[in-house]
Amino acid sequence: MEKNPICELLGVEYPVIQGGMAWIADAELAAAVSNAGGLGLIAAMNSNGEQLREQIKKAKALTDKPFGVNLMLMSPFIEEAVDVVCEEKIKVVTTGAGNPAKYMEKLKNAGVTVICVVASVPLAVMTERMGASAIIAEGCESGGHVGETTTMALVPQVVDAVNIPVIAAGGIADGRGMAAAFMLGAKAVQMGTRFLTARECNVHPNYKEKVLKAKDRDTIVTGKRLGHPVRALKNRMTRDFNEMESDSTTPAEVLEKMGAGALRRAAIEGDVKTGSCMCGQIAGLVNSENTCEEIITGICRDAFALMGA
Ligand code: TUI
Repeated sequence: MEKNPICELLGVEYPVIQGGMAWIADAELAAAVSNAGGLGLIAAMNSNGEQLREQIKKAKALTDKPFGVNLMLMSPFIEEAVDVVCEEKIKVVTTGAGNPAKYMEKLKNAGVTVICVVASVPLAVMTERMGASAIIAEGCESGGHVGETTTMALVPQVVDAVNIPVIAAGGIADGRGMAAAFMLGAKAVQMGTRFLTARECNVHPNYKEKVLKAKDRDTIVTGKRLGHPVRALKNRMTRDFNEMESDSTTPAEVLEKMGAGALRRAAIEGDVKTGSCMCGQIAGLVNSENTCEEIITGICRDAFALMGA
């Protein structure tokens, strides 16, 4: 089989990347994904510099394989996270939820391979010019912070617009989705929701169960008015938020306050009623808890069989 450019770039066996899920993607999940031959990522979103360093050290102890860090650009700890990534000689980072321009030079000078998550063609082109080694084109089927374009429409347009490899994300959870992504020109896939239900994922069991039980129409996007729309499973939180958001007299600060801490409440405390259970639209396809190894080898086996490789 032809060599895969993402496997070559990252030094991994399978072209499968785990999403950098805030409050969820810890050292244990990242190491499990990397040990299974994919690229595991630690989410830096919720950690200050020292907490992130601790997670990195933990992952280093759990795997000899390459793993990375996801830098969520709206994080209050973004500056510290960039410094820690450089100091700890992390090989690869993914950036998301913003424009990484400010941090590109520092990361590149430290020898970090930077892969940018984008939701539009212009940002894909811009990040290629800034020195990104690959692009993750994330469609709005995905969970968490979302753009406006679907994976089906976004991936081929990004593929045509850049000369670096493109990784597809959003709405992919099985071999069919992976094969479809490759047909659109992607060279790898990133999955969040699928790994959220992995046996090695430490998300609160209530959250995991809610994802496992979810059907196709159980997610909703809220927060458009705040400028950072988020897809999550429907619950009391999204219902109340929606009501307040559609009332134009509700000040933005009240909405911001409602959103703050909601993901932590669901992911760590297990409050899946008033917390935010960020999740992709593919949840209806994710019905069983599997090990990372089962997930990765299964999806690649099925996808490559469909592609006749
Ligand atoms: O970042 C994500 N997904 C996320 S981050 C997150 S944590 C969070 N917590 C509380 C509230 C909100 C978020 C949960 N899920 N995915 C990558 C992604 N990036 N999706 C879309 C984008 C994106 C969107 C607009 C990237 C850049 C952009 O515009 C950049 C600009 O300024 O031009």
